[in-house]
Amino acid sequence: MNVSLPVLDRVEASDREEFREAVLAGLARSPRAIPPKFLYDVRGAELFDAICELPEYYLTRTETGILADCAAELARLAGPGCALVEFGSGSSVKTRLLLDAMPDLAAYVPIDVSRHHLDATAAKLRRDYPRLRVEPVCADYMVLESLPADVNGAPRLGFFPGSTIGNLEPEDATSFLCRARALLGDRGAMVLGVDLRKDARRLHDAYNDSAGVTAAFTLNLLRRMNRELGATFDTARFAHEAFYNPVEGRIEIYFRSLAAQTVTVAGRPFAFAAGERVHTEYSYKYDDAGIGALAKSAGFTIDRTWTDPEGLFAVVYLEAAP
Ligand code: AVI
Repeated sequence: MNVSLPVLDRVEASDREEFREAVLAGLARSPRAIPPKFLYDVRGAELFDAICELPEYYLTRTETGILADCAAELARLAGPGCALVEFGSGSSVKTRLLLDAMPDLAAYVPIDVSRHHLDATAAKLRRDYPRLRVEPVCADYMVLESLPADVNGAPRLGFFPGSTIGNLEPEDATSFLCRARALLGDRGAMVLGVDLRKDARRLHDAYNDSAGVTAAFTLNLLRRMNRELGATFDTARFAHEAFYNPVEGRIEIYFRSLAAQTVTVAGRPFAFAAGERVHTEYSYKYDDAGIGALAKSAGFTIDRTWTDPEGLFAVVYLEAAP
């Protein structure tokens, strides 16, 4: 029987199939790993918003402070009439700092995989910035190849805040920036938010908060597998684990099995040894040399870098190299 599903149900069904395939492949490989994008179901996104408010998680408020201070200069560097292109726009909260400083933008192009987020955000921005042309693109920015035709002609300013670049492994960070460089064109520029290397204790605490919100964020992935894939994870028998690896310059995040146990996922049994862990995220931290090398590898030069007084976080203005 050929049953045709409504569009939203079809999207949900294909998302679920992608999740199922990624989880089954990730649990079958050694060492086990599940890609970080699956942490962000509706509950995961709420928990991440709560992480951003935590006293230990300095990233969001520090970057917001830097952007508030440098927005006018960013606007001057970008010049009038450019199109602002945000990669992974979510709720576009930090973007408002740029929109306020750039009243003469040709357009704002938020790119996000979540149609729900895009529509809600576009509606709010159109209400709050009635003169702004908002051109949402529902896509995975890691594979996007073109922008809406009606922003052709305007110089393009990319925006990738939040240290999301840190969640990409170095080769993926380079290929993302190369793709962004191609999308933004020869007159393009990019504003990048990067978390900096620092005291290991400070980093450790940011990913092991005392209220346990980051642990809930990691373990929500198990709940999602139970709900969407009929898995049998008992979240009391797994724990969140996050630590700083100074050699690689990254936070590593896992869920760890507290006992020898077998869990069924989508009908398949997976045996876990006591102490065995499943990788869920890396969060790379950069220094000046690392940012410079990354920019260069993707065809950008660094024009300006702003940091906070403690040197925790950097906002970098990259220009397309000639
Ligand atoms: C989204 N990203 C930048 C966060 C980070 O800091 O790497 C994700 C995160 N995971 C746990 N806490 C925060």
